[in-house]
Amino acid sequence: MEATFPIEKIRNIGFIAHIDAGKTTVTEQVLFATGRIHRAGGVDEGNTAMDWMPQEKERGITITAAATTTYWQEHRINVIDTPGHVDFTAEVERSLRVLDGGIVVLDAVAGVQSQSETVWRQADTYNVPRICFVNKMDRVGASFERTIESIRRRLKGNPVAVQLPIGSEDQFAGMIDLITGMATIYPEGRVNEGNADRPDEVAMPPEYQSQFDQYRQEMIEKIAETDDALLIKYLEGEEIAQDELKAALRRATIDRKIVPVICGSAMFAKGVHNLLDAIIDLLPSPADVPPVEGVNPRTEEIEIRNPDASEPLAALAFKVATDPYVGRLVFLRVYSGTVKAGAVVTNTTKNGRERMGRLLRMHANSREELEEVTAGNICAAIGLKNTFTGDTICMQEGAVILEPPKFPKPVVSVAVEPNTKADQDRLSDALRKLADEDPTFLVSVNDETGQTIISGMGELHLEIIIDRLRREFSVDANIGKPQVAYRETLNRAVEQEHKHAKQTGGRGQYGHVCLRIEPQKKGDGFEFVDAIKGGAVPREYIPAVKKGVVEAMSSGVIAGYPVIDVKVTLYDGSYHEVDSSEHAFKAAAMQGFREACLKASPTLLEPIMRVEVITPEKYMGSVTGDLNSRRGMISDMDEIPSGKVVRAEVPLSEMFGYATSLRSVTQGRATYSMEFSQYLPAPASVTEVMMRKAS
Ligand SMILES: Nc1nc2c(ncn2[C@@H]2O[C@H](COP(=O)(O)OP(=O)(O)OP(=O)(O)O)[C@@H](O)[C@H]2O)c(=O)[nH]1
Ligand SMILES: [Mg+2]
Repeated sequence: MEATFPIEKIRNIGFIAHIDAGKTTVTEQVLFATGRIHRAGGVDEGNTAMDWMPQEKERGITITAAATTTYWQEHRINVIDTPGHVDFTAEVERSLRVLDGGIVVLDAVAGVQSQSETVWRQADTYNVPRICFVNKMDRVGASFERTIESIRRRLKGNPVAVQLPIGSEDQFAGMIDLITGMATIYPEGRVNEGNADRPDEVAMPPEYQSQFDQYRQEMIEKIAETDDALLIKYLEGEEIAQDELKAALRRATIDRKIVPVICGSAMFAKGVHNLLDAIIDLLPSPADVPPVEGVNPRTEEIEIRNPDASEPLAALAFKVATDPYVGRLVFLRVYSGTVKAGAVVTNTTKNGRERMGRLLRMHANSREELEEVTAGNICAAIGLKNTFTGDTICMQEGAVILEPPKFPKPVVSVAVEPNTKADQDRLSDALRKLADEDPTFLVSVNDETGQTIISGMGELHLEIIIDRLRREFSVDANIGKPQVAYRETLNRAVEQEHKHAKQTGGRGQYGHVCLRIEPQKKGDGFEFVDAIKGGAVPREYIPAVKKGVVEAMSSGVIAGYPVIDVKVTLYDGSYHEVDSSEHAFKAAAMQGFREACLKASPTLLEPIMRVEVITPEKYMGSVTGDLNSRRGMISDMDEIPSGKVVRAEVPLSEMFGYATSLRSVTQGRATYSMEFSQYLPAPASVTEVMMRKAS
């Protein structure tokens, strides 16, 4: 069955969007409409199949990306429902890395919101073709047209309506297909259990004819622009057949020239069947996207792996989760070849061997045991002990390393102090397990105070982790106040020499390095250049020099924060036949780097957040005043039916407790979201405080 399931009939897709747009509700309806579940749960009742964690059910938000498989029109659809809250952005990042297509869910009232912009950018990074689903057409103030306009304006996408809604708000009844001209009209008072059938297609209501003609014309024009042969036909006034239009639309979507837009109301189970059709008709199969590239670890050459079950195996681990029943699960996307349960495989990233235990396909509320999984599929593996997110799994023959997903660095930290010795023991084990699942969660120990510090993407992220510590691992602990994760950087290029030479009886120590340290452009990260000529520093010691620099970078000279965006060139040095060692060169590099930092006008950087507030007009003054008092810079104001939108850039250190403050100045009528924007130099006053704290 596995080997024979045709790859062209697989779709690996994900729902991505701003928080609360309705991703989980849509996913639930998809499972219901395809017969995987017999009752569509509700996020508000806390009984959806996809949001299964207790914290998700209680808060009505998605925290961790959940994968599930369903079938529609003889196609297999692997679905990933991602969280919208920016603190869980890692879940979106890893999902987009392995998906072939995305569905951007938009709220028909709010249009494009801040997080929609972020996921859109992420999808661009991974070249993921997408369609937009304008959800919540039933809400007061819903507008299909305005939402499309906001896609054009804020996402700079090329949206093309391929449906026309029939009515809106409480009159929203269905949609007209702009290619076929047929309408889907849902009966009133649709419920979420029992009947998941799609209503029969009917002729469109005659009063929509002129609007239909206009929309259809626009659609054809946009499609024709992406296809020379069609364009000629169009310009010559020839009729273009429906099949031709469909094929061209599919090509243009997969090539990311067009973003088709459809609509619906997930809460009332409207538009889900058409969405499923669109997933199959418009989004690519694994065979429609370019083959994956990997680096051969021996030759360092780039090699291509085709989506073919008989090619060498190449699979990417994109998620690790602890399942209450089966234990540690490693989610894999198989790009090429076939992976078999029980096989001995190679983790190319870690350069180690592992035994693949059982293989599972995850369904909403059950799992299916598989003997093998072929190219193009997503599955979960049990038994891989040393495989982590981002690792590549191959067979020893034909091993390559695939590009891992990239994760942002945590910006907020808190200290955790266990109450008893027993809590202390449980704490380190629990934190290790949690960090294993989540690449944006870091654990460190403060050298001076011995305190355990946990860092994450935001207050909510850490709150959930602490909640899990208590519930899943029974750790009782005191939690400190949230702290900002500052960074340090350098502003001037300097050259620095350091000789580490010790003679203490017996064998001495000798390492001598000349380093050039230069600031890099923001975001360019760390670069180490070996410019040694004539073996002034022998080859075997160069990795130790790099190691020394990296270690010194983890604790900057201003207040001990990590140093970022620097280029370090090792251009000269010397060695001693007997006394030189890796240790001595590492020590020389560490010292040299620190001395260089002191001369290179070091700067403290603080994280700046992009904040978006939606408020009723009468509180605008209070909201902007409050943001200004937090060193906020207002960047943009906008108007949507539910109120005014204020966008600002505000230092994270000023944003703690913002939820409470916003509630009080707006009587609870405003909402906000925030995400990391950039690191900027901190003002002198902040730098001074941090220096005093550190010394
Ligand atoms: N009126 C209306 N409400 C909807 C619709 N779809 C979802 N909702 C509501 O919107 C809220 C958010 O829905 P979710 O499905 O949890 O949204 P989400 O995008 O998964 O949210 P996160 O996972 O937290 O990012 C819930 O209260 C839903 O009941 C819809 O079509 N119409
Ligand atoms: Mg959700």
